[in-house]
Amino acid sequence: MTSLTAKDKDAVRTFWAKVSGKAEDIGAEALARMLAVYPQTKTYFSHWKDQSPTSPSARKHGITVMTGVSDAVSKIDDLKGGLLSLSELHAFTLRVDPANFKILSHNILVVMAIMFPTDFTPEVHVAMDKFLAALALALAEKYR
Ligand code: HNI
Repeated sequence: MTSLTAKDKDAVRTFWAKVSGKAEDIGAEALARMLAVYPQTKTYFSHWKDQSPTSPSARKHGITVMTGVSDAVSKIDDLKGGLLSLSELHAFTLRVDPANFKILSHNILVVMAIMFPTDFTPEVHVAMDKFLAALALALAEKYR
């Protein structure tokens, strides 16, 4: 994986500062798309009363995930160290197949592009793509 340059990190921080006010909507929409477009991801949420992508549970979980993304932006210089306990939770307790991190990252990117077409320049696109890939890798750290 190509690592984040100082310029990428700046682009991530600047873009995040602009869009984080909408983090809840980004998270809810990304979660909804993940469940709708990649229904295999639904297996982890069988405890929800309502399984539909637009359920209150899905929205709430989308918001939770974005809290994690926001936290990761603040730990961008040490994602592996900073996300160790979240990785442990996903690996040992939740047993989420790490392939799903890539799927969710993709959906977050799609939603950001739709919601912020002007700010989502090719430079921001590359930086966010790298950041989400590094986040996914950090979350998978405890799997081996
Ligand atoms: Ni994830 C719980 C962050 C990807 C399934 N997840 C969390 C929590 C955070 C979080 C934060 C709450 C932790 C706590 O309670 O202490 N998850 C993230 C982040 C990503 C991610 C930042 C990637 C960008 N999680 C995924 C994926 C799946 C997933 C791809 C499955 C498809 N996560 C879960 C489940 C829980 C969870 C399941 C527990 C939810 C619950 O209902 O208890």
